[in-house]
Amino acid sequence: MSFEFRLLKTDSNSKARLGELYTPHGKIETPIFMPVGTQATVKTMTPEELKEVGAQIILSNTYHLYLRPGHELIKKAGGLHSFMNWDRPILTDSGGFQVFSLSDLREITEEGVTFRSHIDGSYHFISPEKAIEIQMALGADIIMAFDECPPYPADYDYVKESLKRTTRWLKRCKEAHTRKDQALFGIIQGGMYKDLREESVKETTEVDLPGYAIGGLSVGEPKDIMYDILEYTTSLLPVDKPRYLMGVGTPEDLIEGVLRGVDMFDCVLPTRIARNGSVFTKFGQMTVRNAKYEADFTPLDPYCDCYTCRNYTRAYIRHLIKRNEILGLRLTTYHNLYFLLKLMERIREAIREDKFLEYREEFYRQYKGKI
Ligand code: PRF
Ligand code: ZN
Repeated sequence: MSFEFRLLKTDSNSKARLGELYTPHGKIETPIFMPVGTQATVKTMTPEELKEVGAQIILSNTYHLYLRPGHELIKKAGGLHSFMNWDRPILTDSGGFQVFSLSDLREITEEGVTFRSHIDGSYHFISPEKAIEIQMALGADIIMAFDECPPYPADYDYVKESLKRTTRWLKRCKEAHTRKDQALFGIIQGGMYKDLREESVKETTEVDLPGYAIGGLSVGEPKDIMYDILEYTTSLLPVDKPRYLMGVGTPEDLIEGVLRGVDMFDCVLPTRIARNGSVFTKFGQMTVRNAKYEADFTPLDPYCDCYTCRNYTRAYIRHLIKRNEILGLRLTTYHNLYFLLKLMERIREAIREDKFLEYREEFYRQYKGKI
């Protein structure tokens, strides 16, 4: 058995969980945050730097790699791990979400989705079988079922029809998946409707799989709705399987997700805002691009001990970013990933000591959103 999840403990005062996920490329400690490497690279970061900031697993995207450079080429290179020189675990998303958010003119049928490439307008067809074929060629440790993520808001009848189709697609994904060294995760949908979430959990977990993801959240709904649907959904999921909340990622969302029993997260947020000159600090998210940091010779976050914060000032990084210097993007990306991965490490430590609620209070006492 090359894939196994061990639930080590649940926090005695909340639903926060501490676990270990074993994959062919090594162990992952949960709760975990997965940096996103859409184009087979976490933008600006070498694999050595990713290890320095504490990345245990990264995520990549079927949709992008299928379009360019093509999954056949990556297969020829020996798979994604060897193509990009990353020897720790990888998870690939199925393309379902990206087809809906990036491509033009998509048409959904029972068979699959026809869409036009966001790059050159060429026509493509991805079915559950095709999504699995591509992900088997890429060779990630964890692969995702092909699903539909309905927009927000979406009406009840549409969401119901869509989740039923996602379940039928899941069964076809499982049928098509033959690589024993990969774990296939199913994805719960159901929009913001609790009874549909319940239906989706029931149907999805009837298919025996090594893990389950919660999709269709963080799609523009208010935070209180997202947390409420999340809490309801995790309460229905089997305790002995990992739960992955897809595309969620602010520091607050990670804490609120862990509180509700989530084990895995991914998000482009830390790397994307870094390239806009925004960074996380102990006191909140700040934009180092702003004029007020022009002559500020302190580190991005005086409480951070990452390479960036040990060696460079806000004034210097602001200058680099304003001049479009590549080093500026590297330094802010490095810091943001270090910050989030350190946050997850502290969360795991707090759960181990049954102090997660105290840790959460302490975090919010200092972290004030955008500063
Ligand atoms: N499905 C898939 N990938 C995703 C999502 C989803 O619902 C989301 C929603 N936040 C992010 N990424 N396959
Ligand atoms: Zn730092």
